[in-house]
Amino acid sequence: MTTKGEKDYIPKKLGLAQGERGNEVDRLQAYLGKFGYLESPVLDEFGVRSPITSPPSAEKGVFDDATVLALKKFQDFNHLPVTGTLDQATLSLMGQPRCGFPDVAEFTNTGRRWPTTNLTYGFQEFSPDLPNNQVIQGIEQALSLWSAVTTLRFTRIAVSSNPHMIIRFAAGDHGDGNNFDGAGGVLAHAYYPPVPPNPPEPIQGDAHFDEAETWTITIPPAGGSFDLVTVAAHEFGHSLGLGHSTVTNALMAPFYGGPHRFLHSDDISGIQAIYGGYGIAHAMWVHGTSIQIEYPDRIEWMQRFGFFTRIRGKANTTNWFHFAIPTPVIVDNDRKEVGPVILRFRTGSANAVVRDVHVFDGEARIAAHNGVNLSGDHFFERFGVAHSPPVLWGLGITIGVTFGGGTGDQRNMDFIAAGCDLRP
Ligand SMILES: [Ca+2]
Ligand SMILES: [Ca+2]
Ligand SMILES: [Zn+2]
Ligand SMILES: [Zn+2]
Repeated sequence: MTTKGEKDYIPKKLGLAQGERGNEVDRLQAYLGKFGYLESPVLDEFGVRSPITSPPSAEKGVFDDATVLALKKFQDFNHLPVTGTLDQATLSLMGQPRCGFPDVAEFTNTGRRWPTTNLTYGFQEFSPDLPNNQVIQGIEQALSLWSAVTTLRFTRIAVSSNPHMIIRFAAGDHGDGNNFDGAGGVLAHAYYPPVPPNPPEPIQGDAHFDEAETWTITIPPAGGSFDLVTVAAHEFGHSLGLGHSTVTNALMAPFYGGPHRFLHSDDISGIQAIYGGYGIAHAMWVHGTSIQIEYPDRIEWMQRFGFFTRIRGKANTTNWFHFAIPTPVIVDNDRKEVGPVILRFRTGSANAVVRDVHVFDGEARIAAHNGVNLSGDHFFERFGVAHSPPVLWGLGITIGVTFGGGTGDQRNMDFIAAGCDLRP
């Protein structure tokens, strides 16, 4: 197994510049080729070749004009000074963990998309790093980010039933020609959907995770481990048809920068450009005054205002808060299906944090958004339910909150309203 820093495609020589030759140039060209900045087979393997963005071909081992051009494009894509030489900032970034999908794809107008919004996924392998139920939980949370802003729905089926998206955890050579590279470096990759009306090829839509990494769903991840929710949500962006974003804070940016369990507006406009926006058939809301408190003895002070409730948690406590949403279950002989739930809240400071949001139908938990860690103003925050099941008994939302130290005001938490959308 290769360890961090020993990968043959990651350049090492600071100051490498035009005109140089040899092994260090090979490394640089390998990196630029692997991620789509120089002509290489990955462009076809990942389906990102575009007639308008054909990358240059370099002479192997020679830091030629084509290599300079490619390096400048990498620097430009990643908001580094465009020097065309292997400076410190460039060298550092190239050593960072990232997605294995090439960077050149333009996110819209590739024509790649699933012809349906009812998608299926299945596991070919699980990860030995986590119990299977935690892997499933992490994958569901990742998918629910995309279903919160579209009409996409994701149902888990057996891999033998031919799901649209097959999830694999594999190390090294795993049969698709894009070998993983040991711990660090490339964390995962995924394959675009087909261009309709072409039927999908077997690998299209699939997401592969490097088993040489240590995966976790615990926030914050222990040293050296990677957040499966974040990486999976990113990879499913590719499985749905999105390329890499040049917006640094987008989920679809190519480098892993720690847990990122939310979509950026750039991600939302990307996915909605492909699958359309989110249509609401029915919506139900309750005021924040209807909130129920799990542990009243951990509350320092509370007041109900016109339609919201302000709660001040005791310092260094956790609590759970519950909303029961009056939910129509059957209307005109039609059983309703769950869409996203929505919370409207604000916290007095980063000392009051919405940590987890769980969605229940009756006694069954149908979605868990763990470790979302939201503070400040959130006047319309959507939480998806990946598989959009039919409503059986009515929806409830349970919110896990952590109160830290600080002044009383800093531990305030305003629950303004809670709601849910029901699908057409
Ligand atoms: Ca790796
Ligand atoms: Ca592992
Ligand atoms: Zn990616
Ligand atoms: Zn693979």
